[in-house]
Amino acid sequence: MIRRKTPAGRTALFPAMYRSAAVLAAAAAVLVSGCGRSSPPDPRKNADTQTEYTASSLPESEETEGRPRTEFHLTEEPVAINTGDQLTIGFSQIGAESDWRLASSASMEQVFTSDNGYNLIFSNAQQKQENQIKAIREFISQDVDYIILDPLTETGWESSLQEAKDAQIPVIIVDREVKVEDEDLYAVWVGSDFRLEGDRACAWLEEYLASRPDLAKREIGIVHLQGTLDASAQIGRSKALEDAVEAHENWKLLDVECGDFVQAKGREVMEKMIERYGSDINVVYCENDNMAYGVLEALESAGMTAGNDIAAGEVLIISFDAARQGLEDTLSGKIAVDTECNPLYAPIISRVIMALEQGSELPRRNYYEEKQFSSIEEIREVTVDGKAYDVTQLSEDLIRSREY
Ligand code: GYE
Repeated sequence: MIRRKTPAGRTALFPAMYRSAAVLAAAAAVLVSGCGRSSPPDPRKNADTQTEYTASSLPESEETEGRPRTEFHLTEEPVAINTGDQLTIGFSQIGAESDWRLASSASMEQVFTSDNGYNLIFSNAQQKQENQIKAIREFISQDVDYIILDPLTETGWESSLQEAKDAQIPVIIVDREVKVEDEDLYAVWVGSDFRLEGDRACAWLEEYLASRPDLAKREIGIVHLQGTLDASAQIGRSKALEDAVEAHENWKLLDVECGDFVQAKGREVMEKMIERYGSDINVVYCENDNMAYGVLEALESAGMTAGNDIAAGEVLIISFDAARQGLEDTLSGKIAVDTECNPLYAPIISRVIMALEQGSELPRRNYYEEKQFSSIEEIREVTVDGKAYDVTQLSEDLIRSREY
């Protein structure tokens, strides 16, 4: 079982401009407060008891100020705005580095249409924070109604967000987070629990190794391919592995390098690692699917095999995102476990905007629920901090039924 040891964190504040007694009626959200842990609380979920609220019983501001955890369900339908006038939304997207990113852009473009009452200004930052800052400034000068920012990195946002605040334009942060001292600089963040994704991946590896008597005690050589440094997805997933390596004597971290969430770089980094460590590599912990595709190419061209039979020299690949190709590779056994990170957040954002338009109150930080996929049948669930999470067994039908 994976246990976290993150120290207690900050207090949630609500943006004064959105304080109201109204509850989030527009969003069919389920709010889960805390996780019932005995270890020190995680800053992202700092209540001690496990309480479930439906949208209609969402607590009001005083009670919600203790950093609640709102879990949005990704099956939610988008909502159209019918305020009469169109709402202009400026969206600063990071780039087009991965399948995940393309799906996220497509989702935004599908939801924020003029038919749904929106005028979407889409800006692609081509992986450069300076372009995102420029886009925010342009959105401000265009006097948009909302700014949506998917931030490349966590740091470096203070002044541009302050400018948006001064212009009284609410900023909704999606996917990755921003680290700012004054949380009033943005209205709401909606995204994934990247640390939990990493913990689930490590818990899966732990369960898998324990289920194989030939592997349980032997040394396991791990190489780690990180995503863009200082991106929340990298920070959470990396920290999970670092802590898990520390907690397992026989997990040996051979090397760690950034592959920027990109296939070509993933391949390049993996080629170097194969050169350095060869058959000592038993596990590749790869922070997204596109880098995993690159890892697979590198293994293949080195004559190595991806798979779960570590004792026979196969290299077990752990990946994140669960994009279509990633799931195909998981079904065929090339990727052992793929932990979902869902890019289809646009419908939720439309509900967030609706809630803000209605003067409803939202917790500052909102996670959504995610899955984990494998085709190794023995592992049906994993436990993180005392909470069990299902591992979904893959099938062609399941892959076909997914949107990305
Ligand atoms: O995992 C990766 C993408 O921020 C969650 O960014 C996102 C990550 C995702 O490029 O594929």
